[in-house]
Amino acid sequence: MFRSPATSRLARRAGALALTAATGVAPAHEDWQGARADAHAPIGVMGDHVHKAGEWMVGYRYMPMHQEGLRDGTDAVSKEATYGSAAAGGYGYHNAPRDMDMAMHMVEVMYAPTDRWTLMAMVPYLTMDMSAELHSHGDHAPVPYDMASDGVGDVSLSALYRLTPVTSAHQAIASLGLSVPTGSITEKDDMPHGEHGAPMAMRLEYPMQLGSGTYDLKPGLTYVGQGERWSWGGQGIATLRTGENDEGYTLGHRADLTGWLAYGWTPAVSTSLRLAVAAWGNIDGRDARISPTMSPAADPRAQGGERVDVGVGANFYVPEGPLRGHRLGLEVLLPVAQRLDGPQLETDWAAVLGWQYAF
Ligand SMILES: [Cu+2]
Repeated sequence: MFRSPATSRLARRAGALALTAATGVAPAHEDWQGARADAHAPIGVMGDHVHKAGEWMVGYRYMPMHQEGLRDGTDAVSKEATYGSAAAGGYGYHNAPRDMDMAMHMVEVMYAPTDRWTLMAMVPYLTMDMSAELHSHGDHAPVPYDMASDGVGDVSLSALYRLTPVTSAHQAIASLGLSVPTGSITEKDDMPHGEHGAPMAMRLEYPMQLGSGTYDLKPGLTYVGQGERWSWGGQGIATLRTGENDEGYTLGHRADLTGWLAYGWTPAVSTSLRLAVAAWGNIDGRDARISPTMSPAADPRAQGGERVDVGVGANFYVPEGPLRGHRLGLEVLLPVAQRLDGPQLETDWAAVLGWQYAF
């Protein structure tokens, strides 16, 4: 679309004015300042920024997460009720998950061929551990056991397009990501389902698999704004699964919506507060090798949910010296509300620690 400089300047003014009215924060300058800790969003936000023509960025993120205890809707559910018989008011599964630890290591590379376009690739490596309990038989006590899986997850390739002038203190970015099914969906581990509870290698439940098995599209829209000390932003991303994977199912679609506010104490240090809302659906179809009565984690109808997290974060940026341009970010995410199709493991906390360097 053609716009005369005067019109776009006017549009920018109008945008800044509307924002000032909405937030009460007056931008003290018009130009985007990239050499600030808060020029990047809190580290838990992906694809929040673009680069200038010819610029590269490399980064690494470590994202641990802990889930413990079961929930159906917003109510806590005990392990006993999960594997209790339907006649006794239970859910009638054979096993109940107890807790799960997941950690994602993610390497990212960004490159901007032009001021408008930035390309981004992210390669995740996952480690997952779940402990569960097999229901008691007669007077035998329940049998606790552990499962683990690790490996490369789904690689994602994205194109980000800057909708606003490079210099504007208000940046809007449209993005489209493609998640490629490089993560395994046929991971196995021993479970006590052999004769007399002997270990037997079986296909792991859905949350323990490393990928979706489908090509997923991730359209997104991001807005970030800068004032003199404050900065703020918002992002919406959808994850749309296409087709059915080789094992006969499709993970639920997902929507992520987040908004944040950051304060720069110095150009090198900023702190942030963020709200993140996520909603994801149940599984369509099922893997014939995963029995849905085995555990709620194996049940395609006990996978969906919604969660609201509050994120507290800090960004660090090195403005000068030999380490100039290096960034560090830390963010801790705590759920304040979650509603799960269950019984399903609830999230207790998640964290993101990341390093980024642009050159
Ligand atoms: Cu970057």
